[in-house]
Order: sequence, then structure tokens, then C-alpha cells
Amino acid sequence: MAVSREQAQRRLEELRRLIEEHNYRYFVLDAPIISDREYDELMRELLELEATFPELVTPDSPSQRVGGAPRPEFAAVRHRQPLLSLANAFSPQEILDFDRRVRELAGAPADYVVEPKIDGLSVALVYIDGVFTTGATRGNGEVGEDVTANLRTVRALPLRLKRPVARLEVRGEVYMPKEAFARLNKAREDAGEPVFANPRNAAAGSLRQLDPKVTASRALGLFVYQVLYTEEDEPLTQMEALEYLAGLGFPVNPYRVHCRHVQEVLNTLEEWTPERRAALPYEIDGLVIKVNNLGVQRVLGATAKSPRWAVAYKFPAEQAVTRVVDVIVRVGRTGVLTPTALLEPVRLAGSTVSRASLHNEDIIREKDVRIGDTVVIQKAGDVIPEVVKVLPARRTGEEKEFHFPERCPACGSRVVREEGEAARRCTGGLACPAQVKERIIHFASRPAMDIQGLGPAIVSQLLDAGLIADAGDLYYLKVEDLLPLERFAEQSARNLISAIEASKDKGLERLLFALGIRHVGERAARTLARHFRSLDRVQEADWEELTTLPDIGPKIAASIRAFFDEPRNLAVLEKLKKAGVKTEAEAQAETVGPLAGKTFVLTGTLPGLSRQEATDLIVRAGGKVVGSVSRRTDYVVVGENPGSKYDKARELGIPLLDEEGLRRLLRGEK
Ligand code: 0OX
Repeated sequence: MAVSREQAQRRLEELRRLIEEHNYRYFVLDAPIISDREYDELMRELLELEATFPELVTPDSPSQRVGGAPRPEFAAVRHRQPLLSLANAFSPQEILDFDRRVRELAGAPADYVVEPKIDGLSVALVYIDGVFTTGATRGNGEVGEDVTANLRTVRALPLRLKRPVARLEVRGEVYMPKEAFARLNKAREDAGEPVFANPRNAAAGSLRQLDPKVTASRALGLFVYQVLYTEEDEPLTQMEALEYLAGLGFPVNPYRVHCRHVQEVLNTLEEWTPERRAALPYEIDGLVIKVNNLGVQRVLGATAKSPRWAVAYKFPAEQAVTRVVDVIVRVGRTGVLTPTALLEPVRLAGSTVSRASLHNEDIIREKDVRIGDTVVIQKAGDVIPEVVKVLPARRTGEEKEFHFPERCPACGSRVVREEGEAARRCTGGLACPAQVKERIIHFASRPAMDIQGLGPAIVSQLLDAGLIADAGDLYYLKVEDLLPLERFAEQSARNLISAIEASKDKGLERLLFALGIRHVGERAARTLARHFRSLDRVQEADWEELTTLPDIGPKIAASIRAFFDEPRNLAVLEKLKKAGVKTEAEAQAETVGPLAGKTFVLTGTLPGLSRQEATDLIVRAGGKVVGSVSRRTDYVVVGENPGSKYDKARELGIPLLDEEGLRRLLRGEK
């Protein structure tokens, strides 16, 4: 039976209300009243109706929780008021000190609220007329990233409040539950991808995904704990604020405790035993203690970094005692030699630990860790435990000192330690099989070329069989090459070859990251791709031009140059190009902003802007900053003591600007 638009509209409204109500019961109250099947059934009906009437889809529809289209980048969001971070306290004494300062500054004793400190990342959420409209990461506290589409996929986040408050801004913590974290890392390990060090990084990595569908797959949770702005009557205390938020439909942590004085705060800290912490489904790394009265909070105010009315009490890291059985050295992608202690297995913070990081040579020496030593290890929320100290009283005299190898354990090349660096590095470069292997694994990994099925085991197999020597060779593999190998059958061989084929179109940004240029992470790769738009142009850029880009400092620029000056790297690039790997950026929609399409060169010192600030302003307004003046330059910005670029600009008749002139252009004036 055909449904009219009006009928569809009414049913859609009803479905949205029902689904969000069940969402709330499941994810916020933890008390569902229908089965998963019944829920899925409602969702299916909603999706079908919206597919028939796409014009009726609204931003607060639960269908938006599955994640929309990927976006090219996150927009910057300036927070209405800075999101401050917390000062830390590590002992009950420091809590007493905090209380004393509060009493002195406020002139009266204070009551407090103690909340678990969720190990996640802070977000600011804006609701207009009760509908979730914008969500941003904390960023540097002043400016964060707009991750609205990703936040919509967080099921505990209300898309619509229980009342249509005209404007509401709140702050909370997005986190990854322990179980989801363990599952994600297991999957990454299986795929040969680097694991996240802790749930906080995993949550941040998941929320800062350009593709909201990836975020949707990560089962993130949320707790909200601060009212930044409301157009309703403001709560008077933190306790009231939390009740107020819960009443609007937000998830609020249930373990909040009102303490009448500091002694009750100390008692509450004691109640948080390691066992109690371990039993929670999410990681907490401490407790937050806040002055309860919001008026007193305002009186106390904040320092440049953190409020004077709150403090984070950090739990001591959990420790265990065990013995160092051996020390091994692993060679990473960039040749860094990392020492790891192999331990007699011991239980620590809910898991069995059999290795611990020793970081580098200096740390081994400083702590005087020897093979056979009894050591204290600790885990501070991180998954990789570390050696804290040796127990010298337990020495028998049989312990053996560990000597860092002078030669790379993988290729026998000399090991060097560059000035100012803690790491020892193998000089074998592409001749070192360990580095080659790690580089290829990195090349194929999810955030790089994302070649599914090409994990560490397969890369080893291909290298051992002599089928590949570098990442470029991957693109010349044929199904027949793989068939004789163990673990490969017709179908799996075909799948791998088509995954490799598909990776040719992953784009310049991923390719630049995949090359594994030292210090070039995903962010720098994105900057390079956006600015140069082709691999050849990155390769041609000189050090100076590179350093004018945001995120590219002198060290990264030097490393990029070094990469492209190495003939063996160029040979790999040649193979990639010949095979048809895309090295040009997709045509981009004309950028917007008052300086869209304009190219700038900076020379000399500006009175009120650093080079970086000027570059940031120009780039954010849609312009481009390059290192040298040519006929294609639109403006040269001239400060005090300009260099030869100034002469060149005059010679070519390029318009010159001072700082004020630049600011006028930025404002859109002529
Ligand atoms: C948390 C958490 C973090 C915010 C600014 C001043 C007090 N990670 O769970 N921060 C705050 O409050 C800060 N509360 C929390 N519960």
C-alpha cells in the first residue's frame, strides 16, 4: 500500500521518538525494555521510509547514527569559552593542599563533588532548540575540530534533548569501553597494524576519523559533566548541574559523590580500590574533585591553564615484581633499535604480562637493568608495561649486564646514535631486511594504502620467497606467483592481488604517509598532499618551501628532502608510478575563503605575526604560502629586514603587502 507524504512524516516522527527512547533506555539508563530484534525492526522501518522520502531525513534522525559520507577534513571550531584542563594531584596530601588553597581564596570551607575521571577525550556539544547541532574536540582548549558527524554515531549521545532548550552547551568525555578496546587492538594486531597504547588514544583515533562509518563501528561511550552555557535557569551547584544534565537525557556518571568537607573527599578516594576500578567496564585514570558551589567556582576562577576549583587525583600506577629473563632488540621501520625485557609472566592490572619496554640505552643504564634482575614493573593505564626499578637486594651475582649491539641484529650494519637522540639506529636503510619488512607492513597498513590481507606474516612470506624486495614490487605480483606459497589458494591469492590493485587509487595523501618518510605522519602527509597535489611536486620542493607549510618544521622538511635525495627510494617511486599507482591529488572543489586560489610569499619579520601565524591565517582563508617568488605569486608579504624575495618581487612587479595590508585582505577588503 502506498504511503502518502503526510502519513510518512507522522510515522517517521513516531519512529524517531520510539527509537531514541529505546536508545536512551539501552545506552544511558542501561535498562532496555525491548529485545534487540524489536529494536532492529523499528530501525529497518525507519530506514525504508527515509529511503522512500529522502527529503524527510532530519539531522536528529537515528538513521544518522550509522555515519554519513566521509569528509575531506575537519573544520576548526573556536570554543565560546576556553575548555580548561585539570591540574593533577598524586597524593592525599596534595588534596589537602588543594582544599587549603580553596578555603583561603574563597574565605570559607567548601563542599565538593568527586567524579570518576574517565580516560577518554573531552568534547564540547552544542544543542539548539533541543537538537544536537555541533560537537567539537577540545583541541588546544581554544580551538578544536568539528566532529559533529562522528559524534552522532555515539549511541549514548542524545540527538534531541528531553526539552527544547533554546541553546545549551555542555562538556563531556568520549571514551572507549575496555571490551571494545581489547577487541579493536586484537583486530589490529591480526591485521599487522599498530595497536593503540591505551583506550584514550583509541577513543581519540576513532573520533578523529574522516569517515564517520569507521567511528560508528567503534562502540564509543560518553559521559557529560559540565554545563558550559544554558538559556534555562542555571544550576547552582555541580551536583545540581549533573542532575540537570541527566534530566535532559545525557549520560552522567553514576558514581558521583557529594562530600561535605575534605575529609569525606579523602574517604571517597579510599573507596576506589584497584579491584573496584578493574570491575568498571571503562578505564578511569583517577578522580576529579570539584568545588560544588558554582558561585564559589566563579570566585576562584582559573589560572592560564586550569581552574582553581577542581583537581584531578591520579591513581598510583599498578605495580608487580618479576624477573628479567632476557633482553631482546627489535628493529623498527626507521631503523630504531628498541630494547624489550622478556619477563617471567606475572599478573598485573587484570592481564598477564611477559614483556616490558626498556625504551632506550640511557634508560637501561640509568636504571641499571641486568639480565636475571628482579624488577618492579608498572602499567599506568597503558597496555605496554615498563620497568620502574631494579631490586638490587635480590641480586645473586649471576646477573649479566646487557650490551647494546654495535651491529644491527637483523642485517649486521653498523648501529649509530645521532647527537641529541636517545635512540640507536641501524644504518642499513633499505639493505636491512627488518627495516624493509617493517616499511612494507607500514605501506600496506590500514591508515596507509590499506591493502587488506597483507599483514606481517604474508609480507615475511613474500620477502622470504624473493617475490618482493620493496613496496614497489607488490604491484607486479601475479596470482600465479602466490599459488605455490603455503597458505595461499586460488581465492586467497586472487583476493590479495585485487586488494593490491585497489590500493592504486587510495590517493596522494595516503601514499605520502605510506612511503614511511621519517617524521611524516598522517597529518604532515595531508598537508603535503593538499599543498602540492602531486608526488612530483613534493619531490621537487626545496627545504625552504617545505618549511613554509603548517605542520612542517625544519626537521620534517629535512627528512622529506633526505628521502627524495636517496636514489634507492626514487627507484621504488619509479616502480609505483610505472605500475599506475595514483600520484596526483583528486581535483578539488574550489576552496572557499577571501584568499581562495591566491599564492603568497612571506619575507622579513612582521610586527604582529609570527611566520607560522601568518601562514596559518592565509591557509585558513583559502590561500597558499610558498617559499619562492615566481610569476605565479599573487602577493609578497614584506616585513622588517626582507630578503632577496623582496627584490625578486619588485623585479617581477608582484604586489607587495605589509601586515596591515594582509589583514585587510583577510577581512575581505581590497
Ligand atoms: C573526566 C573529567 C574531566 C573540566 C574543566 C574543569 C573541570 N575525564 O571524566 N574533566 C572534568 O572537569 C573538568 N570532569 C571530569 N569528570
